[in-house]
Amino acid sequence: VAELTRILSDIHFGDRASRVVRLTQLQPLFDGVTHLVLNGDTTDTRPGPDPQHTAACRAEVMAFFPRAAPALTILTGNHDADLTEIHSLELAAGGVFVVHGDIFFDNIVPWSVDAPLIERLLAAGVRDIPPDRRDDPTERMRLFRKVAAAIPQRHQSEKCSLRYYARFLHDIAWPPTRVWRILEAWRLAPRLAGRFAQQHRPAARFVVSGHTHHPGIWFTPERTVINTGSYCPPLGGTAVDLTADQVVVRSIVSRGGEFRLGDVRARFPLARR
Ligand SMILES: [Mn+2]
Repeated sequence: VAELTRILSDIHFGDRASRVVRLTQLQPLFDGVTHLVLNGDTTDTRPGPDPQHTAACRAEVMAFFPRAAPALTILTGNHDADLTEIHSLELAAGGVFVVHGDIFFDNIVPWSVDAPLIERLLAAGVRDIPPDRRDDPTERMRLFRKVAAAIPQRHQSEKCSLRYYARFLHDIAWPPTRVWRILEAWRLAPRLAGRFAQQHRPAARFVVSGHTHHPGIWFTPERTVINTGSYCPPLGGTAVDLTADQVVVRSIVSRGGEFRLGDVRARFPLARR
């Protein structure tokens, strides 16, 4: 059997904004996959208004995905910071670096109302790290996960529809600078990803992340930065496939309630080392 690693992100199972209502909708995406990588925000494990819903989604994720492929790696995101203990992954002998992507930003979610609180918690957390280890990415990821897990859910799991849409609109439309901040994060993310890899994973020729829900492929002088988008409207997502000699980016389409692979967006040779 040929090895096929597939990277997906930001499924946000249990969030009302996600188009994934049942995990079985994702089943066609697992055909032929030997190693499935979920790159964060698979669900929301943070404290929320409906602890039973949160616990049920978490349990469903942990029961469903191990059966999806022979090998599975679940990486954490800022919404599911405590889902596993794995915060990043290197594939293809270090040539591909996989991380959710909030680590690229100094406040995890620069577009969120929670950004000032997150900045304070991160600043306090940094002071607890010995100065000589503050640049260590492992320390940084551990701190980011500790802070992310402490930020409560917002509108994501509100049960009452009317209240959900009211809170959703409030959370995305206020303050009025929100849209600008989202666009700014989209503009900066590839550059920040490139810079992070340059500093901490110089051997990585590809950086694969999600987080911003802005799918795309960007080229920096040293590497290719790929974002796999999300399962929440409006922009959709992509899958990144790794075989022995290629990196292939494919769009994900929804058809008849199921998610499937669509067009090949890009194909890159994976240099042998
Ligand atoms: Mn995220």
